[in-house]
Parts: sequence; C-alpha cells; structure tokens
Amino acid sequence: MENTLTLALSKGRIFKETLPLLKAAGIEPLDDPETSRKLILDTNHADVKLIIVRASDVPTYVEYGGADIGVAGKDVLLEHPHAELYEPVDLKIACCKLMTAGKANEQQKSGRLKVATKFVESTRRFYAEKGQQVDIIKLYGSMELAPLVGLADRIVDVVDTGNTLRANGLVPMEHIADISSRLVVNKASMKMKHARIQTFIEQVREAVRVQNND
Ligand code: PRT
Ligand code: MG
Repeated sequence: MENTLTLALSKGRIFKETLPLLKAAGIEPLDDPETSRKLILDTNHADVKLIIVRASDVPTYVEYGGADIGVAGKDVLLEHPHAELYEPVDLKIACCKLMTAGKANEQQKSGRLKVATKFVESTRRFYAEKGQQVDIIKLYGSMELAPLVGLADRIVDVVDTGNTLRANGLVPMEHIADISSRLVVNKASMKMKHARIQTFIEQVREAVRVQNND
C-alpha cells in the first residue's frame, strides 16, 4: 500500500466523467468497468489502481484508507457530515440539484408532511432550518414511486433533466443544494504520500479549469 495510489470510483456517470480528468493527470485504466467484472482495475501505471465501489460507499472507503483518493457526489458527502476527509477539488462533473418534489396537484399540502428519501441527513437539515416538522422515511431508491402509492407526500432526490419526475407526474418544488462531484482524499495518505497526491491534485485542478474554460 505504501507505494501505490488507490482511487475509488463508482461505475456509470462518475466513472465516465472522471476519465478525461484522470487522463489529464496521465492515468488511463486498462479495463472498462462497464464490461469487466473486476473490482480492481489496473492502469497504465503499475502502482496506480482504481477500485469500483457503490457511489454511496466512496466516502467510507476513502475515510478508512481502503482508497487514498475518491470521487463522490456532494449529495453523498452531505450524508457523511462527520467524515474525516479532505475535499480539495470541485470536479464540476455529474452536476444536478438536490430538490424536494411532489405531486403537481399537492403543492399546498397542509399538516405534517411525510418525506421519502435516501438523503436523510440533508432532508433533516433542510426542514429543520425551515422550522418545519416532518416525518422522514428512508428509502434506498426509486423515490419517485413513494408519492404515487401514498407512502409519502414529498420526496427529496437529485434532479438533472427532471424527466424522471415528469414521467411520474411529479414536479420539482424546493431547491436544497447544487450538486457536483468532488475529489476526496484520505487524511493519512495526504501526509504519507504528500508530493504524489499534491501533484495529482494540481493536474486534476488544471484539467477542471481547462474543461470549464476558466
Ligand atoms: O446507482 P446506485 O444506487 O449505485 O447509486 P447512485 O444512483 O447514487 O449512483 P449514480 O452513479 O447513479 O450517481 C452518482 C452521482 O451522480 C450521484 O451521487 C449524483 O451526485 C450524480 N448525479 C448527477 C445523479 C444525477 N445527476 C441523476 N440524475 N445521480 C442520480 N441521478 C438520478 C436521479 O435521481 C433520477 O432518478 O437519475 C435519474 C434521472 O434524472 P433526471 O432528472 O435527468 O430524469
Ligand atoms: Mg443510480
């Protein structure tokens, strides 16, 4: 572990959108996680590995040293408010918004709301700051279903195009946070592998600047 660099990524949009940034830092995976079943991917550097984990597990792997570095959505990081991590770069990828949503004809709902979400921590904080008492129902996915079957009055989910909400007769209501993916770094790795990780961070930062023309 001493001389290797391990990066934790999730499959799908984060992997796809992180690839060009890794390439700018000279790192190219030798396998494609969409077709390979391997969970540890070799790269063009013998001492750099990519591990493929669930998006919501990235902070855990990085905090406890299963990986030196990771890429995680801010929505996921907000669910780990006490994680001991550095968050040095906003990668400005996988952008979306964390929002409340509900049935179009139930915008003015009275009484105590039931809110279904996998983002319990952000939801709790959002309604607490508004001084509104709600019952939060923890789900692990397909939140859009909850209002349709009467499980909840509202959902809190990440929204990109809004197509998923629309397709289910829901409308976005309140904006909670703008979300993008962040580079996160294990605190001990940052000390032990400082020069190497600092170089990597600078290369990625520059690639983000170029990608966003700023
Ligand atoms: O899939 P899994 O359960 O393993 O985890 P995940 O869904 O959290 O992972 P993944 O790979 O889908 O998302 C990784 C990260 O991408 C999230 O943590 C967000 O930071 C970011 N991101 C950006 C999104 C979206 N856009 C997004 N649209 N994550 C999820 N979605 C969902 C959204 O909830 C909706 O159900 O995609 C669906 C389509 O969105 P619309 O609005 O374009 O229809
Ligand atoms: Mg998903």
